[in-house]
Amino acid sequence: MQLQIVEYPDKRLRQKSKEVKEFDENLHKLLDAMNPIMINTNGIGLAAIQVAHPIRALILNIPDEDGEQPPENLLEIINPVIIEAEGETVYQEGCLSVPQFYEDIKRHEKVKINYQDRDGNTKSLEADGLLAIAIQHEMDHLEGILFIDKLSYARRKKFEKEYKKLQKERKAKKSS
Ligand code: QAP
Ligand code: CO
Repeated sequence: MQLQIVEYPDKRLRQKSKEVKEFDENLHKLLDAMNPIMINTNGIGLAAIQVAHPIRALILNIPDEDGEQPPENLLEIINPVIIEAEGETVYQEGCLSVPQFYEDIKRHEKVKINYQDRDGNTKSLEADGLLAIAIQHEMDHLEGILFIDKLSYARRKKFEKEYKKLQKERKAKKSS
């Protein structure tokens, strides 16, 4: 399966992802193809909509103390629902769909979710730290929301300006 990361301002990132109802080979193939893309692009989280599949599926692999992301730490989360959230935390976020831009974003410090695994089994997970932040970031993608949507008006303006400039530079590089 050939997958490519969809980048802002592509409108496909604004779709609302559909519930997964069939936990079949198609789903497994998609999840299997998402993992190497995330790892090879230095990602820690990736939602299916970011590779042009608007379904409620996401993967996460939070680096350990040594910065490693062993395959056994991979989390595959289907149809997640936040059932508890508490506290507040700020973290400098980035996104594979918004390359080379990072900004402080406020999230809940802890979340508890219910979700399904790749075989449709119901699971529950309590998260804090970077995992809790990543879950909230990836779940926003399922609603068509990007972290840049959470910036103040002034910071969003600054982003649009910087991002346009960056895109021009990247285009120039590609054609040279
Ligand atoms: C979402 O983000 C996230 O700009 C996952 O050039 C972010 O994996 C969760 C990345 C922060 C929690 C905290 C971004 C890679 C990766 C870039 C990512 C880039 C290369 C972002
Ligand atoms: Co993202």
